Amino acid sequence: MNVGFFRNDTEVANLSGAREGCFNLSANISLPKAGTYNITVNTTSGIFLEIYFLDNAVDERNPLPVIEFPTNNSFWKNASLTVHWSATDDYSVDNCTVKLFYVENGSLREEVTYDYPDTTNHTFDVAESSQKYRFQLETVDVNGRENSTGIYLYNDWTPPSISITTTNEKNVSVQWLNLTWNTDENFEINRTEIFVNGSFEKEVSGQSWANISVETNGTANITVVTYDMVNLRDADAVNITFDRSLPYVDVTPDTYFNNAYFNTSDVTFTWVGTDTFSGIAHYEVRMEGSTWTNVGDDTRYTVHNLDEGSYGFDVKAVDWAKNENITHVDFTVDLTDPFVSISSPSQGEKINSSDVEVSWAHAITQL
Ligand SMILES: [Ca+2]
Ligand SMILES: [Ca+2]
Ligand SMILES: [Ca+2]
Repeated sequence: MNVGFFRNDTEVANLSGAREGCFNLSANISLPKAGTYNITVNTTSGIFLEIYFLDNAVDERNPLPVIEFPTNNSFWKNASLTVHWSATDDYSVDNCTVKLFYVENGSLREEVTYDYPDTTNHTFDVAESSQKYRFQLETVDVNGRENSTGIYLYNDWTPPSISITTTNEKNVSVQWLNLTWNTDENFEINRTEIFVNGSFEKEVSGQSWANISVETNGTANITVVTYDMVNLRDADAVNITFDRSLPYVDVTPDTYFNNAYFNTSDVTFTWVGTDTFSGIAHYEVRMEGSTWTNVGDDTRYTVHNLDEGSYGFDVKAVDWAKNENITHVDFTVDLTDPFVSISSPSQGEKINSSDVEVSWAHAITQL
């Protein structure tokens, strides 16, 4: 015989060929939604007909919406946005509504409702402009229970900007460089990279400074490139002269000045200086034991009002990378005339010879 199981008069299961006299037949009958059902079991033999009323089938939970794509806080640069979703429920999901909001003012841009699971994706047409959106997925199950979830999405058409702030002048000379910069970005910086003479040097993401040491002396091009989350980029560059060479400086002429004697209390020094890579920035001078005086790019300096005595004089050359070198000379000021007198012959002496022997005495105050 055939045994039919009916849910509200609709046959939902059938056991064909059931043996007559069998009393332990069973079938699973799904309940599509919560409520009261009339369950009937009928047989072709017409032997029995049983009617059950199944009351209060309860919907245990809200539907569970899942946004399959994209992920929360995704960035993209496109004039359209396709979303994919799924949903589950203890009964079944009836429909899903997708909504796209502008976060800036909370207004709704677009809303569409689809039967589930007939349609599980939707493409929003969005403007070609930077905008932060909230995408919301709202799910309704067959019993009218609701649930929703949402994510934030960034449509980014605006490149970041970067500006090196290390110096107002874009050409400096250094032994090593502390490079600083400012960035501006409408949403989020992804990464920042440094290139030296066009070659990748290092990634400095999350920083606004970096120490850079280029081993080779000379001028190097330092470029900082920053990228946002959709790879839009901006770059800024500086030309930096790396200089670790000491300047050369010497008092001229050295042979004259070093350990020289002067019979004047004002002494003038001159010197020459050169520097490779960055050049001479300035000179400083001092009498030994006193403080330095910056004389700019002068190469001449006069020391006034010296008493008799021995002195040292220093000239320091400083290059633009602040390398420095010092030259030193010693000298003596001697203001005392030497004493000398003729001891023989005497004043007015008459000589009876065609040869005269003259002798004298002298004394020197040795300084
Ligand atoms: Ca449910
Ligand atoms: Ca951007
Ligand atoms: Ca140098």
